[in-house]
Amino acid sequence: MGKTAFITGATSGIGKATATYFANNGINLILCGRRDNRLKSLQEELSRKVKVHTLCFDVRDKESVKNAVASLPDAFSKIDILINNAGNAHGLDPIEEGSLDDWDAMMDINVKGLLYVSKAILPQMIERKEGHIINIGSTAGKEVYPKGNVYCASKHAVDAINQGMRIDLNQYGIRVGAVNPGLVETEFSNVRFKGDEERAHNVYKGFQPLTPEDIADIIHFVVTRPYHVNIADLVVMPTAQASSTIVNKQV
Ligand code: NDP
Ligand code: 8X3
Repeated sequence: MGKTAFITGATSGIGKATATYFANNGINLILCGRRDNRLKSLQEELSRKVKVHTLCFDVRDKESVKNAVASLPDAFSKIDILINNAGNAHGLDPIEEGSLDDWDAMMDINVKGLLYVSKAILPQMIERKEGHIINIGSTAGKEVYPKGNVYCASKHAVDAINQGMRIDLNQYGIRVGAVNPGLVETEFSNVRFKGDEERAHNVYKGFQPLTPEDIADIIHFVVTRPYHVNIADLVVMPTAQASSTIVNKQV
């Protein structure tokens, strides 16, 4: 029997690529996101390879999170791997100009949403004394860049939660680790710039960014290590990137 992974933010980018990578490697899937049409078409595609269940909910809504996890049918009730990936940046503004709605969105989704999902899934991992949690952080959780203020704060929080989870869950034999990417070309910048395609595209212009498949490959590597190996914290950037602010652009 293959393992089962619960992936938040599976409708796009890193989450979608990870779902595809996992399916190609025999890992059953619980795919989560708010865009049900995308969940359903991914389910149709990947269920040719593995068992796939979809859960459509907003990670900000703690009741929906709880109900969604509680609704899992027997065949999907044992979760071996949790990929806490749902998240985005909203806006890129100096602190004095930032929007309260953007700040709420980032803290509510990237931090509190990750906690709600983890809280709903942890009891079964604790009971079985097994499980693997991967928190998708960011280079923005390792350093702060101009106008990154609250997004960086949310990802620094993910970094702290990742460490805290690893410490507290150590006694149960649950593996916890973070994958912290640099610049990956996904819908991330479209969301950050609220649909301004040109501005989003410019973020990745003039150098070769990471692809979501690069990150999916790394996540799959992390979850397929032998049980005694826990990759606790991994930072990955495009070769052209040295830090959040130093990117060797050729244009
Ligand atoms: P995308 O915008 O492509 O994907 C974001 C995913 O998160 C979507 O599937 C979206 O699904 C889901 N999501 C967003 N808000 C919510 C919500 N309220 N409830 C449930 N799901 C939600 O971006 P990426 O793939 O790039 O981002 C994935 C993760 O990687 C994020 O945590 C991001 O911070 C992190 N990251 C990204 C980097 C990059 O450069 N792209 C670099 C470092 C980290 P839906 O809209 O259907 O709900
Ligand atoms: C996403 C990477 O540099 O846009 O977390 O913040 S960055």
